[in-house]
Amino acid sequence: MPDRKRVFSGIQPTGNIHLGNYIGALQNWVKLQEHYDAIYCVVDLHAITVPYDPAELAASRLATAKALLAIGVDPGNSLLYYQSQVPQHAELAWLLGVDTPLGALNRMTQFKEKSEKAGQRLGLYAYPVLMAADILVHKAHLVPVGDDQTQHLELTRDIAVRFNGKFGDTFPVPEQITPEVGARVMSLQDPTAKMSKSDPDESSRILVFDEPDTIVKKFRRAVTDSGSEVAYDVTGKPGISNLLVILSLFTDRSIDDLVEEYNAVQYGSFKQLVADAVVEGLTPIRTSYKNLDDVEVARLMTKGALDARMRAEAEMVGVRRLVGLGN
Ligand code: AQP
Repeated sequence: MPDRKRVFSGIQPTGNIHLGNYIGALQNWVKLQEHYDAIYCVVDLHAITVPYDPAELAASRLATAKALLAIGVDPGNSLLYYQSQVPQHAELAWLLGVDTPLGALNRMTQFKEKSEKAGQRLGLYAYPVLMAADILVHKAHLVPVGDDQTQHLELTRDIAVRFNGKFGDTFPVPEQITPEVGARVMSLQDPTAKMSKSDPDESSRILVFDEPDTIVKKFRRAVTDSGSEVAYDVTGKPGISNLLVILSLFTDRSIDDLVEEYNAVQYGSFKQLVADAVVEGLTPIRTSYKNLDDVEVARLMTKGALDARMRAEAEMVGVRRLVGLGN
């Protein structure tokens, strides 16, 4: 649909999807596909920038694709595929990377954090350039992501502006879409750190496919704050504030409204309330996941890649010509 604005976003198949991914990004993916030309991608080339096991990656790619479908990504209404099956992503990353200043990459905090664990590797360093290519290869206008991706998005915008300045207006300068509430869901064990797939403490995150009793146990163990009042104060009460954000998202009620109702409720009962709302909200997703057929999902992903290759190639013909590498 060339007259509709284009949305692009990706998720790494690096583990099970957690509430941070779901609230920060994936809920928006589902909403946006109704109104925009939506393109969503399992970004498997990003997943191999840290040490990994090939068999686990293969399983995780399929599991991630299934999770996206279960959450509500609709291939009838959006384009869904594996990044590695559309080689134009990697090609454009090279064309953009040759001109990306090292100073800009040196500033990326995610590179600093991840390279502390995985070592300084070219893949991690070049990760933001590949992310820029993912977005720009589809000339996307809007990018729904959590706020941990803000710095990468800014770099993408700089890269687009630099390319346009050098070769002529080619790429829209994309805008980030983050939810007003829940752009950074925090760890249940350390509410000053973001909920993350790579945290070694499994009770720090709720997985979208956790069984109900596991969800209840994890919320019960969630770190709360001193005092006894249920109040929204990110600095003074980071644990309770994080639980309020989660409850707000799962009940579709404002934080003010929830605070008013639950202000005097004991922390233990409040955690149970949050757990119940999350279990109820995630149950239909878990059920749809179980009903998905692996062979059918693989077929859908192959079809998605075919369509995405055609669309990306149509854009790359013009890009190659501009940089002097056309036919
Ligand atoms: N805690 C979070 N709150 C809100 N949004 C989040 N996202 C991730 N964590 C949170 C958003 O989820 C989308 C997909 O993330 P990803 O898997 O591609 O990348 P990630 O940031 O590496 O995920 P993790 O869980 O944070 O993994 P690690 O542990 O490797 O750092 C993105 O839009 C992201 O913003």
